[in-house]
Amino acid sequence: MLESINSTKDLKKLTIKEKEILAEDIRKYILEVVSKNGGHLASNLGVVDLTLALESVFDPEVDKIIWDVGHQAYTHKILNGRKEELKNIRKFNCIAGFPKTKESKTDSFNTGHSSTSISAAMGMAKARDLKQEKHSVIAVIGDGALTGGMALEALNHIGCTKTNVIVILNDNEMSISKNISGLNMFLSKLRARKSYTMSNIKVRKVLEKIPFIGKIIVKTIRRLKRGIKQLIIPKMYFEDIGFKYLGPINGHDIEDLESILKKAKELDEPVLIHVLTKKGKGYEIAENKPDKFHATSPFDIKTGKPLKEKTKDYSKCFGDKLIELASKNDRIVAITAAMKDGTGLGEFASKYPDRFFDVGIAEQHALTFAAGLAIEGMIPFVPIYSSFYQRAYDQIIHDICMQDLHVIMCIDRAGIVGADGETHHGIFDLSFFKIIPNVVIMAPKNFKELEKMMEFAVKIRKPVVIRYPRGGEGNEKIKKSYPIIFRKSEILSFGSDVTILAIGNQVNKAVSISKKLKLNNINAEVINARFLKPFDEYTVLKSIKKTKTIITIEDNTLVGGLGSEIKELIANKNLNNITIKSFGYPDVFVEHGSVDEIEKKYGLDEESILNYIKSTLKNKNGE
Ligand SMILES: Cc1ncc(C[n+]2csc(CCOP(=O)(O)OP(=O)(O)O)c2C)c(N)n1
Repeated sequence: MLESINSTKDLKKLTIKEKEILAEDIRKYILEVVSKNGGHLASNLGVVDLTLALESVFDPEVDKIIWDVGHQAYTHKILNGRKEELKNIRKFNCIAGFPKTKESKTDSFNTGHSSTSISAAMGMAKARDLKQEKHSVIAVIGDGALTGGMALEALNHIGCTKTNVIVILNDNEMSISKNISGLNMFLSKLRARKSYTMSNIKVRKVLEKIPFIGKIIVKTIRRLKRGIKQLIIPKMYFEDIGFKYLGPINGHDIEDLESILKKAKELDEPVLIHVLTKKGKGYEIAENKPDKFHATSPFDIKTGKPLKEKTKDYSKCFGDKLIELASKNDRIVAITAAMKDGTGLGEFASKYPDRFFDVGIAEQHALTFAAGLAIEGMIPFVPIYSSFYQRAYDQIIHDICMQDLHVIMCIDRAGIVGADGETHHGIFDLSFFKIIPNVVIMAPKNFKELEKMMEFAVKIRKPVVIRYPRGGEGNEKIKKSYPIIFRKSEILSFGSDVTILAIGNQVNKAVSISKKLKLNNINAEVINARFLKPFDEYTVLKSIKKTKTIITIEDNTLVGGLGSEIKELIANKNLNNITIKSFGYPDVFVEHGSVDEIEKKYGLDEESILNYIKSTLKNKNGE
């Protein structure tokens, strides 16, 4: 069936039975692709039927469909011109794992970070109304993403303005892990009245066919209905804030889904359709462990086992060390924004359930909540991925740093993250944290240094940032490791030809480069910055004055990071005749691809840096 489908026009010609067969084909296809490439599996398998129904009733070329987070849009991509390309999804120079407006007209809004779809839908609907256009605007959002504050802000706005927007709540009772929010408690009350709406639609259709009195009966029942609903669910939250609530409905019954979507399409008011789906649908191993198959590396379809065994990564190192610190200090607590396992907090959560808080996808709340804990003397560790920290910027400035509170902000997935791409790379954090007063910014070169920095962070009563990358340590096993001293960098090798200043995991690259330079009789002074703020001007200036050439390496944008720190320093001190070159990312949004591919493209790979140093020194020495 999949072979004969090339667009949603083909889809619209199919019978329900044929669509059900197509759904099975698509699930198989997605499973094959993700088992080879890695990617988001369980969420995609869960929305195949919903996508088929949605794109049968609506026209993605005309109507606007916004996929919240966007990790579940594989079926949409298959139906909209990217069936073959799906085989290479998430690979360098191939289609992205998330909706991209530049990939297709049918991707109406870029997503990647959660809880944005309803706000975007509201904007697009208002633009439609102002332009006097007629299409539908639909946001598809999961129950996890609905816990994000923005989603609730947008519902609030749409409800009171009575804007014609359709919100499809894809409720699978899961965020990445189990959804344990208060909102989920409310949704479970709604789930309890399964198929209420569908039986309503079906009864209405039958009644309307009765000659003369059919329509009158339907009208009378409709009046009664609201009263009955209020009896069944005392607090109809969605209806009370201005939405027409339809559901709950079985998200795997394409026929029922199409009926309810057609009904929603006719209405000129805000509508929320509550759809119940199963994460991992059709692949038993993922159905049983949807959290493990939310995002996965390549795996064996038969067993579900990863093709490569997972080795220790920074998140695990962080989680293990936190348990050790917490055993010695009962003020230490941990906060996650729906990423317990991703940030390495799984064991901490089991060991210290009272000191562990999963706030849902609510980074802003997580940070101000941490501020509240800190002002009362607790020591919160808040590991959040770098790109999601972006969302809590004002909370960091206004609630934490302005009050100089002792919150330890652990920036996981800093730098290039790989296949998730531009929305998920963590290449801005050094810059956006650097401009905030009071904050102390550190980045470790390896696991051991991360542990030491965590110990150090507990001792200093200030807002602290510790940033570390996705994955494990570099190949370079650096044995030297001096104690952490406030503001102090670490000199890993002395030399007089060139200073190489690096931060975080880039220090490994600097050391490796220096060894290769040595073979060419070039002696590099390698400095591990350790602190970006406060910055160790003394050590670095001393080195620059000696070598007259400084190379900086960071996996961050060059705008406002380590490199610009040095440029400002050189300018402020009026140093002349210094050669400076900064390696980092230019002022662009970096696409998806492996770390190696991306580094090569942007000249941040070892070979490019090595060649640059060699040729610069050659020219400088007039050779
Ligand atoms: C702001 C932000 N924080 C965290 C994440 C990481 N994340 C991606 S998907 C997801 C869970 C989404 O759950 P839900 O919306 O219910 O979708 P499902 O995968 O269950 O279909 C999370 C926490 C994110 N994408 N954006």
